[in-house]
Parts: sequence; C-alpha cells; structure tokens
Amino acid sequence: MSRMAGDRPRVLSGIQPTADSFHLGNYIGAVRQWVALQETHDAFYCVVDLHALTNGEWDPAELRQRSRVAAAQLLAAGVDPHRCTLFVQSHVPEHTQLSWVLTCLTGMGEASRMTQYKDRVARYGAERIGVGMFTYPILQAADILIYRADQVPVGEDQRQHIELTRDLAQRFNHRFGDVLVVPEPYILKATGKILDLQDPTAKMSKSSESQAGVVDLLDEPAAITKKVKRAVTDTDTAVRYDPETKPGVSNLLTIFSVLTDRPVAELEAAYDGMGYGALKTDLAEAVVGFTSPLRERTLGWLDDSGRLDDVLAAGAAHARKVAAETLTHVYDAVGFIQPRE
Ligand code: AQP
Repeated sequence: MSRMAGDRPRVLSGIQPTADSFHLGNYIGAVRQWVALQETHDAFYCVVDLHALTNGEWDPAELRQRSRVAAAQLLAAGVDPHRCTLFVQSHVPEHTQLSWVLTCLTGMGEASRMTQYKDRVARYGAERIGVGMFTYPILQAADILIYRADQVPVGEDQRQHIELTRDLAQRFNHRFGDVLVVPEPYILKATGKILDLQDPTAKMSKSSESQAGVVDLLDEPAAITKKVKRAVTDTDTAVRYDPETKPGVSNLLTIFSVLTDRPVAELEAAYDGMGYGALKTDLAEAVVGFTSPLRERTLGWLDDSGRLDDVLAAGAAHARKVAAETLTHVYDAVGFIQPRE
C-alpha cells in the first residue's frame, strides 16, 4: 500500500540510548545523514529505548537519563523537530504490536543468522544471552515498517538487519496483500563504518570493552585530544587513504574530511611528507572544534528538560497517528477483528 502521491519519500532511523553519549561513528555514519535527509524527506527519528534493554542489564534511572541525553544530542546535532518527527520508541506502543506479528512470521533459522546476535553468542555464550537480544532485529523491522519508510539511513553494521526487514515486508505482503512498504538501506560507503581509533579492524562502538578508541561527542577536549593523538596507525609514515593496507590512517582521514568538509585527496596533498603527528594534531583540533559547541547545545537542552519533553511529546503524538494507521491495516489483513469504536 503506498502513501499519497506527491508525498516526500519517508525515512526512519533510530539510535540506542545505551551509553552516556553518542560517539563519532554514530554521528558520521548515521546522525549526519539524518540532519541532511530531513530537508528532502518525511523523516522519522527515534531514540530506541526498547532496544536498550536487550543486553538484559540496565539501570532504570540511568536509562531515563541516557534517553534524554540521546534526544538532546540529536537536537544539538541539528535534528530539527520542525523539519522531522523526533520521538522516543516506547512512547509509540504500535512498534511492539507490529513486532509480535512479524515475530510470528520469522523463522528461527533466519533470526539465528543475524551476525550481531552470533557475535554476542560467540563472546558470551548462548546461555548468557537474553531472548530480547535474539529477537530485537524483528522489533527493529517493526520500527521501520510501522512508518512505511522508503529508506533507512544507517551505518554499515545495520545492513543485514535492513535485509531482514525487507524479507519480512515482502513475506507479509505476499501472504496478506500490499500493506507494507519494502524499504531500502541508505548507507554511505565512505562513512558507513568509522573504526575504533585503538583497533582499526573493528568499528567504533558504544559497547567496546575499552573506550580508549571511542570518541564520544560529550568527551572533554583534553580526552578527545588524547584519544586522537594515541590513535593506532601503522609503521609507514605516508598520509595516504588506503583502507585495505592503512585502515587507521584512512579512518582518520575520513573523520577529518567529514568534519572539515575538505575532500580526502586535498588532505592527502596537504599532509604529504608531514607524517602522522601533524595530521593527528590538526584532526584533534577539528574534532574539539566540532564537539565543543555541540556539547554546549546538548547541555542547554538538558537544562531545559520541560522543553525537551515537549518536543518528544509532540513527536510521539504525530508518530502514533501514522503508526496506528499502519497497525490498523496490518491487524485487519492478518485477520484480527477490528474493535468497535
Ligand atoms: N562505527 C560506526 N560507524 C558508522 N556508523 C555507525 N553506527 C554505529 N556505529 C557506527 C550507526 O549509528 C547508528 C546508531 O547506532 P545504535 O545506537 O543503534 O547502535 P549500534 O549500531 O549497535 O552502535 P554502537 O555504537 O556499536 O552501539 P552498541 O555498542 O550499543 O551496540 C546506527 O545507524 C549505526 O549503524
């Protein structure tokens, strides 16, 4: 079922409040695209607090605070509630309602093939993983499908989950009629995977055991400078973009390029023969120059939590209207009796 002709294409994306701050990977890989897409798309962005329960261990007060920080950081980064719908996932119960229907259409085999789940099992053992960790890609599919989103701006790590979402939408439509929109991933190749500064074979991640290679957007300037200057590079000295053989330096160039709006080739030429020290010093300055005002704006939103909650309430009200309409169609299509008005 398509939306009305002439509508702008719709995007949906979410971010988990699983840390005290987003990191540069979240910003460069996802949030930056969110800000750009709200100009051209009907954009729905959410703090996916339900997903934050999937590791089975959370502190209620901490989760509440992190959800507010996440929303404040999105607003500080340029997500504009006048241009998009910004809300908290748990404020829209239709996500979980659709999720149940999709769960019943998902095979154990396909859910077991999700690499994030397999990585957790490899790391901690299946006995120590909760069922929520196993089923959360289905909830993520519901997050997307409930808005009939056309595109999903995410980092590369989410590609497999978007594939599952597409499969579930197609399966649903095949069995019950053309109700859901089959979404496309929106992943920018150059910036879809920002690497850990200490381990350039791994993505920068909130849940990394060591935070030494993870630059949080709320880090103090001195901590950022230290992390950038200690970034692992290689034994060569050439400042050259080559993700295969020089992943550490290439990662620094990508971050530098995004934050300064200078093409990578221009940076390579500018630092030719200067070694990694100069590159790191200037990159540290660029990161601090970017994060400092963002930090101020985030703290400003957190100081005015009434205003923040108003923004989230308005976002949830709009999101619920859209989500409820899809859910009505889904429930009808699968054979549930519509409740009397
Ligand atoms: N290193 C990264 N490079 C590019 N994009 C990234 N994203 C995450 N890490 C990178 C993208 O950020 C968005 C929000 O991520 P999330 O909060 O939903 O969780 P995640 O993908 O699992 O990211 P983390 O930081 O690694 O969190 P934890 O450790 O809690 O699992 C997504 O679009 C993601 O692709």
